[in-house]
Amino acid sequence: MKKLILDVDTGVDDAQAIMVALATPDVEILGITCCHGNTPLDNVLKNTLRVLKVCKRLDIPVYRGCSMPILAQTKNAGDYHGKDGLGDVPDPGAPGLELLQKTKAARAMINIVNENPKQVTLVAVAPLTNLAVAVQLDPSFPSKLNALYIMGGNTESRGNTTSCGEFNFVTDPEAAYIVLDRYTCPTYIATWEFSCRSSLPWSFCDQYLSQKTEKAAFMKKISALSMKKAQSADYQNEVTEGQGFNSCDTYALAAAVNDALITVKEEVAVTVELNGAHTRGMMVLDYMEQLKKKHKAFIIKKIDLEKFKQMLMNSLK
Ligand SMILES: [Ca+2]
Repeated sequence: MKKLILDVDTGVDDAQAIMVALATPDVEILGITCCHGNTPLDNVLKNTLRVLKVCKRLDIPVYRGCSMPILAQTKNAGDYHGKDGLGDVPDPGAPGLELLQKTKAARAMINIVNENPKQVTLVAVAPLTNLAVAVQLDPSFPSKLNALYIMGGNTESRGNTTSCGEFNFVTDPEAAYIVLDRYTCPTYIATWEFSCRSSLPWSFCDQYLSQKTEKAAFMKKISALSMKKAQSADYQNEVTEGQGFNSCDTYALAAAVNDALITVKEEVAVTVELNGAHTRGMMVLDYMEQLKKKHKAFIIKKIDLEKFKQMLMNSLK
């Protein structure tokens, strides 16, 4: 049994990632911690509960995390995921925030990991604020994790939010810096350029969304806006290659739950630029070992895309 904590800022790809986790056999989600990001925190909380409701898994505890970055100005990705983070489609049946746990996210992460030492894989697919706070509260927290999977950062200075900055890292660069510096557990990173190279053909998206289930109908509704955006001319400046739907967060999640998914990876020490006028929030890869870091991260370079598609298909069944 793989035990997971998911740290999310639930937009469309977070929703897809949560649904893949729920559909994967032998995976147990011990908690979902929410962070500001794609949309303001209250929307993230509501969206997360909406996804769990569609999957009939409101028994999974959801925790309120940080509503703003450590130092940076708050930024959201409303133009892509919609103002509400899930494509701006009305949902009168959305669960209320009274379902949230009382414990705050960073504390909950620490508690869960203390109860399951060395057994929990943390999948972080939002700005890394909650993780940075958790390690401030308990510096030994990372050493008690089994592994950390991150969606964020970039390898070739290609940005999707600033010229050189990927959204999750650039939204809270200080948090990303702290996490890459102090999380010395095995760390796997699904970067922006990698996810662009692994994007899903539109023909697959049609197949994925046209399944005759309640989950597929929900996904079709919430992803309509971002799929349209992904086909716009503006968006072509962001992606590094080719057409298709880039389910960023799901790559990190799928790699965390399926050990056979990653086919090529590279081990290198990483950090984040905090001061550059154009490069603040950019991930820095220290191939020259100038940083003298003992801990290196695994940069995901390639995955088995057919396995990945199958996991997505199964998640809406
Ligand atoms: Ca996300």
